[in-house]
Amino acid sequence: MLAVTAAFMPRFAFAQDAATTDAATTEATTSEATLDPAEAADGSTEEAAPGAGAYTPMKPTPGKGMPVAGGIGFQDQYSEDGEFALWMHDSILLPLITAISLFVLGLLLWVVMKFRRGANPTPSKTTHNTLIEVVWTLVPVLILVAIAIPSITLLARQYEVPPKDAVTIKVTGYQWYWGYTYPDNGGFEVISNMLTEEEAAARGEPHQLAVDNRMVVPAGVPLRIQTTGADVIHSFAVPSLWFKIDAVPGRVNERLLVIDEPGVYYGQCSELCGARHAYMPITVEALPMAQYRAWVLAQGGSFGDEADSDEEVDAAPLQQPESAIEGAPGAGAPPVGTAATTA
Ligand SMILES: [Cu+2]
Repeated sequence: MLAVTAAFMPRFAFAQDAATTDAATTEATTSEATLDPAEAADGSTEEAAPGAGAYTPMKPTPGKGMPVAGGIGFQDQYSEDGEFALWMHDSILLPLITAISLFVLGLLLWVVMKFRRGANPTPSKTTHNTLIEVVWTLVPVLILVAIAIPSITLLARQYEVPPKDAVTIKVTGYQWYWGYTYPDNGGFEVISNMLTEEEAAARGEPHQLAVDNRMVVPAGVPLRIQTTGADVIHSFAVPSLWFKIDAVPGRVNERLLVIDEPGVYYGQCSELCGARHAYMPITVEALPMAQYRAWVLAQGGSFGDEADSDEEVDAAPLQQPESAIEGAPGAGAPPVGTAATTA
């Protein structure tokens, strides 16, 4: 195992170096930047300093959008589907499972005590009891129906089609990092690599969940998340948003996501995808719309298609994964907008 890890270290180390340089540049430029969406929106900022936006990575809230030490339940949920699912688990499934388990345990103990040879030397020869048979058939059926109603409701909610005006973000799984493409905002791609333990600690973020470049999205609006794989099957999963969808080479999966409130939400690749499967975490940063717009402009993106967006978003544009093209930016390469600043 050590040998395998060591074999991949040079490439990984390079990726982190590039990320560090990138982060340093961003910090230097953001010190004089302001969070004025109006200024960012008029385009002048974009001309003056591409990549020098009003964006500084949001500090995560401890315990929010991340696992907690000693936790045995679900993470707190920050999407409506997640809240519904958590309610179903906590208020329906868990009580039912507990009651059934205790009931069966009680029956077992009762039988063991009452019908043991010492207490019951001549056993009954009864083989049928119509009432009991009807009860033990009907009650489980009713329990299953009671579970099926919220369960199918949840399933249907998870398949809800994103509305026309949803913001599209295309998630590409690579061996072993994520790429986030923004087709509605000029099609730029953000390449996201895991931070080292020291870098994560310096930023006050959890190790093995923190990344250099986050998937930044607007909060409170519908997002059309499309996933695909550039090489093998990955799975894009963020537990606190109740979101998991496979990223399969050669096809695009799509799901609606609405994040309740701004925040930083961590996830991980959840499909065994190779040697560094455990080291391709996901960080979703949900921002208020104005700050999201400023971030997009800072990345070199645009909102130019707003006027005719009704026609444009009927079908989200499909793109080839950029890193699948020879000579295109790969692991650790800075996003397009920031590259201009670094150069
Ligand atoms: Cu993966």
